[in-house]
Amino acid sequence: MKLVFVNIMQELHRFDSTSYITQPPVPLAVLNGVTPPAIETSLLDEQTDDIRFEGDVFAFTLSTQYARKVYRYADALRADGKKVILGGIHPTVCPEEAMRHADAIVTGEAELLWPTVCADLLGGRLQPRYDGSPTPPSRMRPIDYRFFGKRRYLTPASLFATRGCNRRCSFCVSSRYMGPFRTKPLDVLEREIDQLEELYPAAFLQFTDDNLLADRQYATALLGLVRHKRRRFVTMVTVDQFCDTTLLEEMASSGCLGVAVGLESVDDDNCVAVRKFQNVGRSFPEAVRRANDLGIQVCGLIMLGLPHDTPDRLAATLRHLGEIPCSLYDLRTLRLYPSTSLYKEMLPRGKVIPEWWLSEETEPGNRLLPGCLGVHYQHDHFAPMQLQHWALRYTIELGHMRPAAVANVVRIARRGRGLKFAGLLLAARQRGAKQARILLARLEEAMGANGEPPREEETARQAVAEPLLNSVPESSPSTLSCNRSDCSPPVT
Ligand code: B12
Ligand code: SF4
Repeated sequence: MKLVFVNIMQELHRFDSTSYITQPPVPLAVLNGVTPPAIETSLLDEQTDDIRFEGDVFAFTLSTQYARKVYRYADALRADGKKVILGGIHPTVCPEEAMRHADAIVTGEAELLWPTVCADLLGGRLQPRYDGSPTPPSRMRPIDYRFFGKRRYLTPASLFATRGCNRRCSFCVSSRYMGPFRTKPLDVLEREIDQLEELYPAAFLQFTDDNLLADRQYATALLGLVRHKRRRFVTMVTVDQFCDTTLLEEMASSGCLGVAVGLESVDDDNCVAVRKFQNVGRSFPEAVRRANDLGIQVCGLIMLGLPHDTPDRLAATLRHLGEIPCSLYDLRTLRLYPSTSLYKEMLPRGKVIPEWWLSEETEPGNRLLPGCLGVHYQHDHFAPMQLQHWALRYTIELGHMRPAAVANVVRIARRGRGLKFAGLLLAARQRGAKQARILLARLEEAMGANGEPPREEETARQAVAEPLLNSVPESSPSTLSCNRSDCSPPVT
């Protein structure tokens, strides 16, 4: 029996930071590692391979954004007599829906259960649904990266040391559905680092954790290990972690080349509205300068379309961000994923398109732009295309290759001995701005056709009676903190 693990990334050739990141689908290697030898396995990764379905069973990892596309493949394969298994975050949050397109689905973390699924498959008694459970640290095993063969990923040394997240941001899927926060035993991590060094000696480590440094004690031990291994690395951090000078110094001395910071908004009321309390009252610009002095490049992750955004505010924010020496900015629109508290709050009030991931895009901006700029809800102050217009303008203006900005990136790189990494950053910055200019021209054409002004500086839609979101949080700021839900990678 031949089982093919499949990773679909729809927007490979469109403007999307993930389209040129290309990192290995590590969760599939986790499953491959626990597949019994009686099943022959292979990988089909849309990032690197031509899509050809050759096998008996197809096991897709599935995120919401690509659900429709995967369901189409799944339906066709099943009509052709093949078996389809769906797993990952989307089947976890929308199990009944996924079951309509699969012979079996697996919810939650799956490595403990996967041998049972395989045994059922071999014995011809596959069940329609399996519910996985969070893997305890004692059962975590080193990932075997040889599964990815000779595929050329931009950041092949992608790994994670923790699972789940201890925060509760209202737009985030991971916080609620990926189990409690857990840390991988350091001896397991060490074996992965050793193998990655052997396979990709020149690559830096890219930690893809939601919240790598959430446990301060573990963070110190992990940074000690990376320092001992003499490996350079990048990771995501929360704003409060980023503003912790001691932690930042520890990271620098452990070989940190760059961090992606979940800033989202410079306005505290926006952060509070989405329960991103750890950003409130922090001095981000100061921390960026400190990081730069330590040789750490900073990518600021920004979300547009938060509840208190208005055209005036976005204009002011753009000026403000332009003065902060981030090496890169990653711009996204707020997206509403099923199962998040934000989605659940907005759905009954008719503010979000129900099950937007299943329907054909009708909004012209959503048809023109990649999913990371999709808007499937009604904002109080912006029509979708206007929000998208702002996101593209931000990308262009903040990604502009001004000589002073380029010189700053190079200066940081010299300090941190990371010139190659700086080259990647600058290439991403340039490419992002270039793609955004092309898309902006298309969007403006569409806006003109719809009779909407290409550049609004004032409220386009009358504010609706009800506020977009409940801006009063239930939880106390001191107990919550957050990174970023949209899994924006640390390097682009
Ligand atoms: C690293 C990462 C990426 C990487 C690599 C993704 C990958 N395919 O490996 C990159 C940067 C490429 C990426 C891209 C995107 N990502 Co991402 N990503 C993550 C992140 C931070 C960690 C994933 C991870 O490695 N976890 C560790 C492993 C062990 O856990 P796991 O992935 O859940 O896998 C276990 C189970 O889910 C299950 N499982 C997974 N797949 C399968 C398949 C089968 C057949 C079975 C049986 C089981 C199974 O078993 C695994 C082992 O236990 C998660 C957040 C999170 N905590 O999950 C977001 C997350 C999954 N990403 C998200 C998003 C939105 C995206 C993008 C759509 C972003 C975009 N472009 O706008 C793209 C989609 C790409 C794609 N096709 O998957 C969202 C998904 C939301 C949703 N409802 O779909 C998440 C949850 C972040 C968030 N909090 O919102 N991502
Ligand atoms: S956005 Fe980041 S920090 Fe916040 S709950 Fe999600 S994963 Fe955790």
